Amino acid sequence: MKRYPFSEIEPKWQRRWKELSLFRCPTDADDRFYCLVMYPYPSGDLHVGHGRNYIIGDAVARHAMMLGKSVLTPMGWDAFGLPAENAAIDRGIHPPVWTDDNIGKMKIQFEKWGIGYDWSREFASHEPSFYRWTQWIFLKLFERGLAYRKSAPVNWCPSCATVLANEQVKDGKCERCDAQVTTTDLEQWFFKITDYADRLLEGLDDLDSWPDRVRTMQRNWIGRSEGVEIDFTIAETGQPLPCFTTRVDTIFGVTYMVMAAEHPMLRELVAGTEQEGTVLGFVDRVRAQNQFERGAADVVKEGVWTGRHVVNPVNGEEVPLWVANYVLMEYGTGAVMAVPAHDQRDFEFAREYGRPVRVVIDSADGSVSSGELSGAYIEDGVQVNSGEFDGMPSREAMERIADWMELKGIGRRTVSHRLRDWLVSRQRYWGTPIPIVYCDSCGVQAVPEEDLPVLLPTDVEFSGKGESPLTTAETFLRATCPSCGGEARRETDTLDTFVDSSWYLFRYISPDSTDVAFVRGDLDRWFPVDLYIGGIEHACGHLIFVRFMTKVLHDLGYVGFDEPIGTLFSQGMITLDGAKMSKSKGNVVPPDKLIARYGADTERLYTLFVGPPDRDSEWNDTAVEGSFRFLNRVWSVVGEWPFRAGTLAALGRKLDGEDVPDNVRALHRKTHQTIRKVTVDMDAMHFNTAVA
Ligand code: ANZ
Ligand code: ZN
Repeated sequence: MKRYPFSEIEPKWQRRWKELSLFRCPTDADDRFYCLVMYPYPSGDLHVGHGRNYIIGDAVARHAMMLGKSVLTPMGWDAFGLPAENAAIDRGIHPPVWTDDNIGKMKIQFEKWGIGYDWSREFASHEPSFYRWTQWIFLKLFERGLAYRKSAPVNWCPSCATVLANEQVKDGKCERCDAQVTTTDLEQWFFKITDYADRLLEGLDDLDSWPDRVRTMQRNWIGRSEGVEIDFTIAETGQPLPCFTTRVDTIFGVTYMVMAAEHPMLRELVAGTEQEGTVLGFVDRVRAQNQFERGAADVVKEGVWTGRHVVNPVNGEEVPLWVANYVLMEYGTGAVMAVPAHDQRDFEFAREYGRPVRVVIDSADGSVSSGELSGAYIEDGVQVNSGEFDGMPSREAMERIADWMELKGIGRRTVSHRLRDWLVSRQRYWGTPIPIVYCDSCGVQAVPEEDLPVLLPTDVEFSGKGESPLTTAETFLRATCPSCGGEARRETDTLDTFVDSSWYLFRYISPDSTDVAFVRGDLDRWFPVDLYIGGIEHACGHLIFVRFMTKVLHDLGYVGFDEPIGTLFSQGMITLDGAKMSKSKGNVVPPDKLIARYGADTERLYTLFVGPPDRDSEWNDTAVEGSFRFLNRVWSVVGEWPFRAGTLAALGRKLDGEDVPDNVRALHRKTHQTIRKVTVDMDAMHFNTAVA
């Protein structure tokens, strides 16, 4: 058998593709196909698990090219972020140096993999020619009131005296110094994504070329709840304390009320009272607790009495007001009417703190009200202990009680979303500077568009301690107020890298434009992206942000479409020994040795063959050899088969004569069956069966 001479063939063709600019795609092309793989963070080392994304993208792109389409396959770099800054702190390498070095390495890797990109459109998010437009987008949102400042909690390491990103907190401790992490409040920048919650939700209905599980994840993430906001009042002071409930049918079962530790009324309510010390001590403890833990259903429920009571507006009953860790300020109104009989969290809390459990929804057989509850009864049922609503099915009572409350003006139907506004500021150096200055006389001022980009300074110190490195750049800090011309101080926060990636896919269409971020007419022809390939971990972050940004830019008239992605494909992970392949777990297979030994086509073929591409698949070095043997067999069949010339000619003819040998006829049939099967499989992205 003749050995497939990959070490000659692969470099030869890779050179040829380059010479021909084979993957260059003109912006004004017809019969367009935009095939996009999520742009990578330039970490420098790619393993065969990463390879899956790019290899799938390449297979689709080449297939579309062979079908005659003008295929746009660009590549760029999500270049800002924490690792580069850590390299600066740990090894004294300046972030752009580290980043550019890694980009160079990864480009070589892509070339060795034989992956075709239109490199004429390449950019990286840390280049001023790109981030100037990220800043411009920020200004557009700021002008529309969609970018705003408010105080919000951040992770704080008391020993490094620095703000930590969530990924720098390991088991509640600082990843650098191991000190216990606490929470502190800072003025931060937010994008008002909640204004778009309902449109983001409705838009999902039409994204029928997205995987169902991604759509479901986004729906849950946005988390729309219809309910009623009810006006409770503080018994002692008469102040209103509204609460949001999805179960207004349980209003007669309220036996206490709970508010969040962050509730703005809390301090005033306890000021000067006997309970003040206890409550404030509790608040401090809760605030040191991690937000994620507090939101979890299984959090150990803790609370203290505020010393106050609230009046239930439906029956005038006074019940005690508590503060507890399981109520989040970010949801609803930050106050909850507690119904231990019908809500499991309230049930557990009531058990612990001795609050009464009053059943107001009974099961059809009456067993809920007659027996001892071992947990909350959360099903539908019939109203009991509910005044004039007794005997009514609870579903119906939900509507009738809401009507009645609206009529009496003690409550109103509303909608709450789980989705929070997008916190976009980071107390970091390596990100897009936020184009804002602060003036003592004029306050918060936008940097004028013509002064963009606000450049990242280089005279900064990286210590990993204290404030952001940007605060050490004297020349950067000093600015002029665009309004009064006086002295101003520059914003030192930078933008979350998800802001960069929320619009980067637009830039590929107009990568060289210097007077606009992108050219609307060209975008309108190329969008939505025909196929977007990336990991499922982006389902609720990036893929919501990019939809939000598109809708904003659409509303501002900068693009004509309001959904950016046509078909979405979420590839499964490559695992080794059952775990996701990753450097931190030490279970990576680097492609270099593999390619040196078997060639890139072997790795590519194996990667497509390893399993259904939307599922996780276990890497197996021995099976890679099988792909290599297969390629060798193809090579010998094509190169050495004795009646090759005649057969190939016969394949191109119509076989209607009697004189066609049976084996040629059989081969002809098999060929066409294969073409059909492979075509169908490729269209369905079933690469593994196409290879088979
Ligand atoms: C009373 C009640 C009785 C509730 C009952 C549930 C069952 P979803 O469906 O997720 O929207 N809630 C409201 N605001 C809260 C906050 N800031 N922190 C924690 N919990 C909060 O959940 C809505 C329910 O979550 C609301 O309905 C409220 O508890 C609670 F048998 O009100 B319910
Ligand atoms: Zn000023």
